[in-house]
Amino acid sequence: ETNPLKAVADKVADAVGDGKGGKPSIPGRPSSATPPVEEPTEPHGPLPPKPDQEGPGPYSPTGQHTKVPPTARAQSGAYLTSAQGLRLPDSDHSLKAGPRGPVLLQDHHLREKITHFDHERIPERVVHARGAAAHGVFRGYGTASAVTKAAFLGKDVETPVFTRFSTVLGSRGSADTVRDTRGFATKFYTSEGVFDLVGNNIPVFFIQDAIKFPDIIHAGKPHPDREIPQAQSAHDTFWDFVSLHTEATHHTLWNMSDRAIPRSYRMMEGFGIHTFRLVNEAGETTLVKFHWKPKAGVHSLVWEEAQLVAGADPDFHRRDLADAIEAGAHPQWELGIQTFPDTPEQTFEGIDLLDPTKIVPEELAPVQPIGLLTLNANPVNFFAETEQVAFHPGHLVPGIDITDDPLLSGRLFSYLDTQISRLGGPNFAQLPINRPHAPVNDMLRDGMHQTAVHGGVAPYKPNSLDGGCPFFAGAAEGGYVETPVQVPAARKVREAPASFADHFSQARLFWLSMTPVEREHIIAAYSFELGKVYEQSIKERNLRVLARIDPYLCEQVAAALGLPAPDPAEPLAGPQPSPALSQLGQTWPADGRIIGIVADDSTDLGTLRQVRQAVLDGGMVPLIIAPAGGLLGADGADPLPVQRTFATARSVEFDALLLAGTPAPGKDDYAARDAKAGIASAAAARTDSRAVLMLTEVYRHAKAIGGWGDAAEVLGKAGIPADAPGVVVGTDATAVLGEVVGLLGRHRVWDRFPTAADLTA
Ligand code: HDE
Repeated sequence: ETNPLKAVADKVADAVGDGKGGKPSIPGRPSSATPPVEEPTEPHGPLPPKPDQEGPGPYSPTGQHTKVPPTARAQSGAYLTSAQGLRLPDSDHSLKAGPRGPVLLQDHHLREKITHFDHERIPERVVHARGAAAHGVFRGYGTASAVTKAAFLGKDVETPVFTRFSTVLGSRGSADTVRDTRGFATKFYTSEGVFDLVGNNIPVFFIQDAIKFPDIIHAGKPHPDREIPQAQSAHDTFWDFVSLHTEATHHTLWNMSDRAIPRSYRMMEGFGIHTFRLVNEAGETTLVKFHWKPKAGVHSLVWEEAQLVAGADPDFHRRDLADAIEAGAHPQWELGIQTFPDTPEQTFEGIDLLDPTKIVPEELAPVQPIGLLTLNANPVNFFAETEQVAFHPGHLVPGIDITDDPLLSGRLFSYLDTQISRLGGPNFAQLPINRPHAPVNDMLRDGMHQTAVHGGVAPYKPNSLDGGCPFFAGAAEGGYVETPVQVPAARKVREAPASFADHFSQARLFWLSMTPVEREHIIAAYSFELGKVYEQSIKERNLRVLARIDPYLCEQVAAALGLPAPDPAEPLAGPQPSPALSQLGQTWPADGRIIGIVADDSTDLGTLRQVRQAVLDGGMVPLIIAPAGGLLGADGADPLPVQRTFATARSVEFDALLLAGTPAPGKDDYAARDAKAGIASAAAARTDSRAVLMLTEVYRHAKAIGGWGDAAEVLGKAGIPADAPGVVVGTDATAVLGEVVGLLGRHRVWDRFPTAADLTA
C-alpha cells in the first residue's frame, strides 16, 4: 500500500535537497539527484507597476517610513507552511481514505485552514463602517506655538500620520457616493504620544448630548424589520427622528446640501466640530475649533451623478484616493484654527462654544493656518491598517485639552469601549497601525491578544522591586497635566443650557449663505428624501421644520411632495449670511482631475498625443475612451493605449470630456472617410448610443466639454449646441484644452443649471 501523501512528501524532499537551483534545503536532509518538481514554486519578481502609476512605496504599518514595495508578494520564502511553520506538501486536497473515500477528521491542515478562514471577519464599526485611508506626513508651521505647547505643531516639525475617511450610516460594503456625512479622522504619531483628530466633513452635529447618539443612529440605520434602505437617510425613521428632535435641523440641512455628496475625499473640508482648549508653555488657555482646508478646493458631485456612481463604481472615493496617491498627486489639507478667548461663559459673539450644533462663521473668526497634511502612501493591507486603526478623541497630547461640550464627553467614553469589542479585547494599541511612535511604558498587562512579553515582576506603583520605576512626569517632563479649569458650582441635573434651545437660527444662516444653484440642490435633496417617506404625518412635520428655516425652501419642497406649505409658527431668526460656507465663487487647481478623451481610429494621433501630454503636464489624468479596447494607431510606430471602451466607460468617471474629432473632411464626406478608417471609425462615436449618453450626461451634470475637428457634429448628435455654456469647440486642440482646464477651476459650468429667478432674494 502506498500512501499518496508520502509520495508527494518524498518528491518535495527530493526537490529541496539538492541545493542546486538556489533552493533552500532542509538542514540535516541528505541531498538527492532527483530533478526538481514543479511545486513548490520558485519565488518570482514582483509584478510591474500599472502604467503611469508609479508612486512612492507605502510606509510600513507602523508608519516608520520603511519602504515596502507596493507589489510585495503575500508570502516570504519558497515553501508554504502551516501556522506552526511546518512545510506543507499539498493544500489543494483534503486527506481522504482513498481518492473517492470520506474525508478524515485527522486532517489537521484542513482544519487549521478552514478554522482560520471562518474567523477572518471582525465586527464592522457600528458607525463609519465604510472607509478608506492613507498614510502621510503633517508639517507644523509653528504659527500655533503662541497658543499651544503641542510639540508637533512647532515650526517645521514633521509627524507621520494616518487618515481615514468614511461614510457614517452604510455598512462596510456599501457604496461610497451616498448622501451622508463623511468622517475625517487623523492619527498623528507625535513624539509626545498619539494625537487623534476625529472629525467630520460637516462642522455641526445632529445632537447636543452624547446620550442621544444611539437614538439618531437607530433612526438613520436601515429599518430593523427588513434592513432597508442601506446607507441612506431617505426613509421614514430618519425623518421621523429629525423632525421631532429639532436640534438636528442644522446638520440635516448640511446633509441635504452638496456637502453630503463630495466629488472626492481629496476635495472635502474637515472639522473637529467641538471646541477644544489649547494650552501654551505659560499655561495660558485659548478655545479653538479645528478646520481642515483642502488644497484642491471643496467640490461635490451632483445628486444624479452620485446615484449613477453608486452603481457604476461603488468604490469611487476609495479608488480616487488610492489612484491619486499612487499617481503622485498627493492630496493636501491645511490645518487651521479659529481662536476664541477662554472666558467663563465660553461664548463668542453670542454663539455658545459648547453647543456642537453651532458654527462660528469664518467672517467673525478667521481660520488661521497652523500646518500642512500631505497624504503620500496607500496602506499595504486594508485589514491591518484601515480596518484595525482605532481612533479616539481622548488621544491627546500636552497643549491640547478638551472642553465640557456634552457631546465630546460621551465620545471620550464611547471610542475605547466600542474598540474593545470590535478589536477583540483591550490590547489593540499593540496593533502595528495603532502603536505610538513615542516610547510606551504602561503597566497594562495580560488580556486577550496580548502580544508583548513583559519582563520583571512589578507592574505596579509604588514599588520598591523595580527601584520605584517608572516615575511620573510633571508638566516640565512632558507629562499631560489636565488644565485646572474652574467647574461652576451647580446642581446635579439632566438639563441643557438655555442657549442650546436655539435650533433654527444657524440653519437659516446656512440657507442664506448658499448661492441660488446650491439652494436648488438643497430643495431637490429634501424633495427626493421626503418623497421616499411613506408616512404622511412625517412629511408634514418636516415641512413645519422647513417653514422655520425659509418660506421659499418650504414652499418648493411642499410643491414637490404635493402638500400645502405651512406658515412658520414663530418669526424667522435673522442672522447674517456667511459667504465662506458656499462652495462656489472661487477658482481652484485642476490637479488630479480626470479628463476623458473620446477618440477612435480616424482621430489624428499626433494631436491626440499632444493633448494627452498636455493633460499629464497639467497634473491631471487623461483617459482615452474608444469604441473598442486595444491600441489606437496599432500599425504605427507609437500607438496609444485605449483605457476605457464605450462598454466600460460611464460619464460620471470624468471631470471633463474632450472629443478628439477627426481632421476637417475637406471635400470628402464623412461616410467616405469612415469607410477608409474602417469599422471602429468616427461614425461609431457619432452614432453609438453609449457615446451619446456619455455626452448628454456630462452636459446635464454641468461638466466642461471640449472638442476639435468634427466635434461640433458629434455634439449635435447628442443635442448639445456647440455654443452652449462650457462647451468649447475649436480647431486648435491645445487651445481648447486650455479653456476646458480654465472651466475646471470652477469645478462645474454652473450657468448650465436652471435656477429660479426669484431665488436670489
Ligand atoms: Fe463618532 N464614533 N461618535 N463621531 N466617529 C465612532 O468609534 C460616537 C461623532 C467619528 O475612521 C465609533 O471606532 C458617539 C462626532 C469618526 O475609525 C464610536 C458620538 C464626530 C469615526 C463612535 C459620536 C464623530 C467615528 C464607531 C456622539 C465628528 C470613524 C467605531 C457623542 C466630530 C473613525 C469607532 C474611524 C466612529 C461614537 C459623534 C466622528 C461608536 C457616542 C460628533 C470620524 O465609538
